[in-house]
Amino acid sequence: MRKIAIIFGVTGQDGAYLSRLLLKKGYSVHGVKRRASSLNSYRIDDIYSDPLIKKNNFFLHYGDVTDSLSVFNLIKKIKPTEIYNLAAQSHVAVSFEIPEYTTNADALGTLRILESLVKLDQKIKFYQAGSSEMFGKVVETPQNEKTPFYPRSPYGVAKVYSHWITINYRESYNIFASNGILFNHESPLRGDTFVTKKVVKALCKIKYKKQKKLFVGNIYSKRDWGHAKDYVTAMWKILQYKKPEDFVICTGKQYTIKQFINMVAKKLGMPIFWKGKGLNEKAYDKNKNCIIECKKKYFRPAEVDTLKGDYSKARRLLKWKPENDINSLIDDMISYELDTILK
Ligand code: NDP
Ligand code: GDR
Repeated sequence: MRKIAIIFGVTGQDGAYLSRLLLKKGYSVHGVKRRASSLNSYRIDDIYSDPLIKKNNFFLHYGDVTDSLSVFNLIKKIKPTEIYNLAAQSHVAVSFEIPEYTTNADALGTLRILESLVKLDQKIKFYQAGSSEMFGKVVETPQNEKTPFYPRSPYGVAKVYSHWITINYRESYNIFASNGILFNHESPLRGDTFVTKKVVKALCKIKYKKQKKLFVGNIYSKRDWGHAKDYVTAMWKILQYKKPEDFVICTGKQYTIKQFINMVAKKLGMPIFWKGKGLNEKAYDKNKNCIIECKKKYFRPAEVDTLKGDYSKARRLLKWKPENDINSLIDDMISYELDTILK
């Protein structure tokens, strides 16, 4: 049977990796992108020049998950066999600044897709991009599919709604709708304001004297970081499983932001040392120049202090495991940044 996928959020980090994966698997891929005044498709533009990918299988459409009509009309016109809902205002800190929009896109957006799917064709499979942010102030470690949620941001709360509405539609209409509960995943294509990309990009620039300082927020929160390339494979596997279920996808290892910074600096051959405490904690290079400072504006009103997942269910049922660890992830991100800076 011909496989036709719609990806809402195609212009984002995961949309770009998932598009490539599905195209290589022979799917027709229909990406939905928002209209913007400046170009926002840089992550997927090179799909058109990749000789390994058949161009006539990749289509872009304008749409927005806050616009029911566009969601309904696109599903009606494209007649997909699978829908991946990756569309979201995905920045946790920004969700405190624009909580209503975040809820509209990240919670009601999911409802709009599910409702259209149910009205149009109940055989379409649906993937919802859930997040470890739903665990928030964690009630147990490591977190698995049965761990209760305790979200700590408008973003996390909206994702909890999407998680449960996906389950509710699955149970009410007997559709194939699954949640991925994905822990942080990064890559060279990560947005510039997420902490890993911000750190790697800044330290590479500092090394080549193109930037003087990096400003960050809370460096003591811990995250379970994986590679986006591995995680989009998990999304696809979740929809190929014999029945709809929810899966935690993670590496099972956690590091603080400070440890991440130290690892990047070490790989770049730029030893740093830290001095001070709290907002006065700073990092210095070997010539005692201050290159990293903490700024209050990057702290969040409520923080998720620690996240560490347990992917046993995905390993057992999907035969999924992460192919990358923190080292290969950082190597990949550094190599991309250096190529960009030095070209
Ligand atoms: P990005 O922020 O890189 O991409 C989000 C995508 O959603 C972009 O294509 C963006 O478009 C699009 N989008 C935003 N608002 C709307 C809207 N109203 N209508 C249509 N599209 C919209 O996120 P990631 O690729 O990192 O993540 C993909 C999904 O997975 C998101 O839902 C995120 O919340 C979730 N997630 C991500 C994790 C991670 O660590 N990366 C972990 C767990 C979950 P534009 O380019 O125009 O902004
Ligand atoms: P997160 O990722 O909030 O976990 O959400 P982010 O990289 O933004 O923050 C991770 C941790 O780093 C701390 N931090 C900073 N964060 C940013 N962005 N910028 C800084 O300067 C900075 N300094 C310290 C944060 O406080 C936080 O503790 C990501 C997103 O992709 C979500 O969409 C996704 O659901 C979750 O991962 C899983």
